[in-house]
Amino acid sequence: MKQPKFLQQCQKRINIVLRKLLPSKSQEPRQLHQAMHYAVLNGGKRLRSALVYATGSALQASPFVLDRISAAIEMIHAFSLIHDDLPALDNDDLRRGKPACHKAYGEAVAILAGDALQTLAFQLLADIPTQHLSAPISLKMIGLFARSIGHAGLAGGQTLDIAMTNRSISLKKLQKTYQLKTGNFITTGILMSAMAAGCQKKSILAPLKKFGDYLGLAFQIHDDIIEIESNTLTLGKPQGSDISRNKPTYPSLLGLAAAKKAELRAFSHALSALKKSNLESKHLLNIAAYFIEREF
Ligand code: GRG
Repeated sequence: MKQPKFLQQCQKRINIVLRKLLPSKSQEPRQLHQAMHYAVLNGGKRLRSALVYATGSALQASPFVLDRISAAIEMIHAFSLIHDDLPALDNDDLRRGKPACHKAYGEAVAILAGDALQTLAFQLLADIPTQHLSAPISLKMIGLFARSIGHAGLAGGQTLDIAMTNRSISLKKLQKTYQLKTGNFITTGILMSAMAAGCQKKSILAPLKKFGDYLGLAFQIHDDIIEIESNTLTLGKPQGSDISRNKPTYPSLLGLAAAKKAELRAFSHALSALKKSNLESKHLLNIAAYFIEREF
């Protein structure tokens, strides 16, 4: 499926924003700054940013604040991918069709680049001037962001992911792992964006959370499926690596056909939740559809 126009516009915008917000590559320590640029600007699809922009524009949030949220989200995402590829974790040499950050810069610099991206993400949010975002909302937003990265989010999900390797686990446990390592962070971008628009209504925030969680689940199941059906060149990362590592996935637990049904079910729950939020914008619907139709 061709990428939606809105996604392409978001990619252009966030790449410009990221280039501006990252420390200059010519500034010392150059190796660290170059590794940060490499990991962030090496061709991600920017799906999480697109959700931030689509949600925020539906609620008329400040574009300045949306840029900051998107940049912070992409920096943490890049950080998680750097660490995910390290020999101690998934030990993957290829990311986005290029050598993984630790292959290009060595493990030590890659770890430090990830650490520096994490703190820069928080700094960018904390530095949003109060004329753009009130201090109480800013604090709430940063709290939500922090929770989605640590033990109850990415780091926790990745720990469960490692623990399930070579083990047979229940579908419920797999779903919990996917929620922590993938869904939660996708939802966080959407909710931060709504908060930036001053939205405090539970009647919008609760269904938006459901939308993000189900979309995240559909996204991760889709990832499992294309890992089987696609090839390394298209994926930009090794095809079949979960299978070769003996990691449980939706297709390995349910079979491919049932995994596809589960993906569609999660997607349909996501759309129902979006409808309840009354934020069914064309952009949000197009981006959501691309989550489960993407080829890589
Ligand atoms: C504490 C942040 C932190 C990291 C340590 C390694 C780790 C814990 C978490 C990794 C979680 C992880 C890699 C989840 C996988 C999510 C996923 C399918 C990523 C690929 O997302 P895409 O397809 O990637 O949006 P692009 O390359 O397009 O940005």
